[in-house]
Amino acid sequence: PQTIYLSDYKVPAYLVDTADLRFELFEDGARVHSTLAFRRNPDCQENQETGAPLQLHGDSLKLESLVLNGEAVAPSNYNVSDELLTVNQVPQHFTLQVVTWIEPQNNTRLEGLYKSAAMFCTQCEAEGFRCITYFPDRPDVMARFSTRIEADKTAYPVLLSNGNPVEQGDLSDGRHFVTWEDPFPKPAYLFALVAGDLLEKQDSFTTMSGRKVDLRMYVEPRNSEKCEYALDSLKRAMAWDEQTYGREYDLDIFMIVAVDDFNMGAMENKGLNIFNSSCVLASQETATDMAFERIESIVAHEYFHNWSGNRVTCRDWFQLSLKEGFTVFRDTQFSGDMGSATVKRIESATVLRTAQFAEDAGPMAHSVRPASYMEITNFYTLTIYVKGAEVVRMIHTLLGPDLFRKGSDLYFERHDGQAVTTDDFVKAMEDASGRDLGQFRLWYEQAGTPQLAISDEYDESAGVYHLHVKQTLPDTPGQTDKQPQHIPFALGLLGSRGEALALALSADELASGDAPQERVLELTEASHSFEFHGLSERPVSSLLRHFSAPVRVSYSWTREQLLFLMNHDSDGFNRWDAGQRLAIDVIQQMIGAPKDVTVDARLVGAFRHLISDADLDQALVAKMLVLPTVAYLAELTDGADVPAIHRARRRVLKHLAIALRDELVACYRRNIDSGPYQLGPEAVARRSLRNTALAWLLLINDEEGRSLGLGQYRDADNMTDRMGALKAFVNSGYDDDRAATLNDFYQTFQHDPQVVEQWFSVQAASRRTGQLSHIHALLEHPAFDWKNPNKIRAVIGAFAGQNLVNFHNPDGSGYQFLADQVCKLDDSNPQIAARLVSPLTRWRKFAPEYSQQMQAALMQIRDKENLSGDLYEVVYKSLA
Ligand code: BAL
Ligand code: ZN
Repeated sequence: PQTIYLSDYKVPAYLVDTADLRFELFEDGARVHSTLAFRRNPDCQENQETGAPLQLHGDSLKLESLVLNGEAVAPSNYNVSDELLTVNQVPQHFTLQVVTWIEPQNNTRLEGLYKSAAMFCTQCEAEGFRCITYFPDRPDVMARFSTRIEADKTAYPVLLSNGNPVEQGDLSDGRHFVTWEDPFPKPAYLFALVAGDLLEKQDSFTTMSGRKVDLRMYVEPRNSEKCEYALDSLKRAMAWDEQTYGREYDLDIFMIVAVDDFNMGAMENKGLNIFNSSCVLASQETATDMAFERIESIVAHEYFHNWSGNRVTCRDWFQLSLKEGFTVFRDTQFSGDMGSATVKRIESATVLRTAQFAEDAGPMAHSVRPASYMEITNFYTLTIYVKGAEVVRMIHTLLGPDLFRKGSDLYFERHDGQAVTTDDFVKAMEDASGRDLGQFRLWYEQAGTPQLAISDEYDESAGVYHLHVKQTLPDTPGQTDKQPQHIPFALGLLGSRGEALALALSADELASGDAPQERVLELTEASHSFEFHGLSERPVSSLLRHFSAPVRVSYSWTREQLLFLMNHDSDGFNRWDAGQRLAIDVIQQMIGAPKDVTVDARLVGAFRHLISDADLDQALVAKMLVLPTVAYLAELTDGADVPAIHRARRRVLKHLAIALRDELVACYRRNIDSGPYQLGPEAVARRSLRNTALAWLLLINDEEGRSLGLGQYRDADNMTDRMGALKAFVNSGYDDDRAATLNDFYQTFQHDPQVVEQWFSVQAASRRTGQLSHIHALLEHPAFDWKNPNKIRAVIGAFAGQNLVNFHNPDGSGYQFLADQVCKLDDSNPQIAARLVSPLTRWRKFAPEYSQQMQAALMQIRDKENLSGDLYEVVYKSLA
């Protein structure tokens, strides 16, 4: 595979004004007739001068005919290779008619047009359109599309594409057609087509200018009762985008389709969003609270792309974070506004610190705007998405909400209908606010997680507190000697009674009496020292409040300080963070510790307080009770010994559960729901607390816990409770109950693929049921399907990504297993194979006895015959 460099970017030689497509869909293949109106790009100097050959991308296509301005192109005037169709000597303006034959029914890569069970559907981002027909498949070529779909009327009564339906009718042989027109020029990656026997759910939304938009959701008939939440989420998202960003929907119809076989979570095709079923279908009985939350945010995310992605799109794939980072920022804002902003912040920071920091410290580390790639599908990463969102969030913090809104208005207005760069985004923010974001741009260019080393001292005689911050940015592949970045650092100071102190940066500010109780300090140098005046005692610092930048902070907190912050910080995020840091400290102390070392009683006391005090914010408490995961603890450790970390964490957990046994039972009982099922934040927090209490009680084989759990499983009227009890039994020592609940669960839900996925993953992720023999059995289970990415993720992904203690079995069997499955998958779905291999790529992180075996597993993959380009890039970069 070739490396593609941002620095090689050239504007397209030819533009496409209109793309008129006609699809004939059959069981043994599909014929695609494409009529493209081309013209030379006036911005391409080279083409004006020399008249470049026309080059169109194509992949796995059979070319049936090629006609230029009504005349068949002579074979001597064109050339077809594996990747390109080249036509020589084309005029200034011309119409090209291309007919291709493709085989969607044999498309296991799930890129382009493929079949998921009985329906046809598409996935074109990033480069799937070229698997449908020849086209300049790059996001800066934007065309107006019309799409006529012809298919058997009985098997495919529903025929969908982008835009508005303009014509439909019957054809001979029991076939019919529908024609769609999309008035908005778009890149090919936003093209979509769906054909199937689908049930239609209708709703509507009236936009802020009074236009009525038809909302439609298409699902397989058995999913009829699982659409309401997605449609409600969509309406909330549409209203929110109007209120928060002034963005109104622009077509008469907005459609969502649920598809079982899908590589991604969802896709924002213009007017026709296609979703992985697991990210859109939900009912009280089948979806957990977490799943509902995920659906709301993904539905919103795809909808928000209509502006941040579709109306204004990316110039090239190096700019992917332009749309993804901004859109994730928008969807997290939305989720925060719909529920608790603090809880949402905790969730975002957890993903970032556990997984994105690991990516940033690993062999695939890349900047938010990468400088090169081999296979773009490998760059749909946490760095592009969540670090990209953090970068936008920092701009929001630096500018404040009003100037940020001015900036986003300017961005949308200035670039509507264009394909642009992250730099254009930052420029709009600069122009609207008058702020200089020159140094800030380094966030897009430099990879790696900045580290802030913080120290302080208090000068009692002067009443001045000194805070020193040193910034470093570690080397990453291909990048060394990096420059300091522009970091917003939110800070608060607490007095000994927990009160918020004024932050006066000078004696004058102190005298003015205007000093604020929280400041966003702007770090721009490698080191800074700040002075805070007028402090009669040594304060306790609340550092990096709200997680104001995606950085690591090191500071020598005492356990007393952490306990103090847990109880008193006015910033909910930092209360949670203090609890996490305390727990990390205690768990790390237990790694390899002799038996007589006991868990710090102060941690027990802190957790007792959290579990018992019903006046605390229960949603925050539910988060604070979750101990840092083994994955995060491993991320914090060089030369990690995962089984040792796991044992230490378990020791602490069990100690807490035994010491707080009575409080856990009381907490469980206090949080039993008496009324009907609800989905509000309070009810969600109650279920979360109850399920945490249950899990802890079953971890110590508590008999009362067991009977509460069996009752909960039996009587549950919702999946959160049912799954909470199932999970607790799966991880408990009650072997018979585990077997019985697992069996009952499968019998009850075997006809629902989304629930069966949950059943697979709860086993694959468990220390007890996730041993390799059991994982092999799951792969042999009749419900497992090698062609379905969700099943693959539910078993293989959950084992390697969540069941760390079994994956890192010292005998290396977990690594070998993953290597075998990745090689197998590479032949059918390389995109999924390249994603699944990721736990092995972190091999350097682990203790030598582990890392050597991980490296060997990677080498085995490297040596596979016919290694795909997707896997090649990940494996070679990891071994380099
Ligand atoms: N654009 C790919 C799916 C998503 O991020 O929305
Ligand atoms: Zn997206």
